[in-house]
Amino acid sequence: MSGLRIVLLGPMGIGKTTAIRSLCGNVMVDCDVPNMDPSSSAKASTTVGADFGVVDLGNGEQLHIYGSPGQDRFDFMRNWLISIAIGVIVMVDANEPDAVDMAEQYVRTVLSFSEAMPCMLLLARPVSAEISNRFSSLLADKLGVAVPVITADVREKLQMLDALDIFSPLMLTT
Ligand SMILES: Nc1nc2c(ncn2[C@@H]2O[C@H](COP(=O)(O)OP(=O)(O)OP(=O)(O)O)[C@@H](O)[C@H]2O)c(=O)[nH]1
Ligand SMILES: [Mg+2]
Repeated sequence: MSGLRIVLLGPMGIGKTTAIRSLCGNVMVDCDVPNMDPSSSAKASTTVGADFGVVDLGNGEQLHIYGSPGQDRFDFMRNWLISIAIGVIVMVDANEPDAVDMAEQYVRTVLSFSEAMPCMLLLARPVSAEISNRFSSLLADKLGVAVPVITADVREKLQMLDALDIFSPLMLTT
C-alpha cells in the first residue's frame, strides 16, 4: 500500500493534533508535552516534533498525515515536513484579525517548495458565511490564485473525513 503524505500546518492551538486524533483515534503518534509558553496559547499541551497518523482511503491508498508543531521555534521541522509532503492543509481561525495574513504566509511558504503543491485552507473554528467569503476573497487577492477554503470542526471525525474527501482528489490529479 502506498502512502500519500499530507501535512497539517497552522498556529499553536488551532487543532492539528486534535484533527489527527479525530481521524486516527489511538492509532496515532503524538508528540505533545506540557505547554511551557502559556502566553502564546493557554492550552495544557503542545506538539514538539511531528504528530503522525494513517487514514485508509479504502481504494488501496493510505494517507499519512503529519501535524507540524505550531510554535515558531520549530520552523525547521515545518519546512522538512513540507519538503516531504505531496499536499498541505493550512489551518486558521478566520475570526482572528490576522487570519488572512497568516494564511498567506503559510501558503507562500508551501508554494516556495513547489508551485504545484496542492494546498487547501481549513477554517478550524465556527465562522459566519460573511467572514468565510471575505477571508477567501482577500486571500485570493493577496496570493493572485484561488485556494480552496473549507470549514470543519477538527473534533469531529466525519467532518475531518469529509475534508480529506475534498482534498484527496486535488492531490491525486497533480
Ligand atoms: N471551543 C472550541 N474548541 C476547539 C474547536 N476546535 C478545536 N478546539 C480545541 O482546540 C484545541 C486544539 O489543540 P491542539 O489540537 O493540541 O492544537 P495544535 O494545533 O496541535 O497545537 P500545537 O501542537 O501546540 O501547535 C483542543 O483543545 C480542541 O478541543 C472549536 O471549534 N471550538
Ligand atoms: Mg499539536
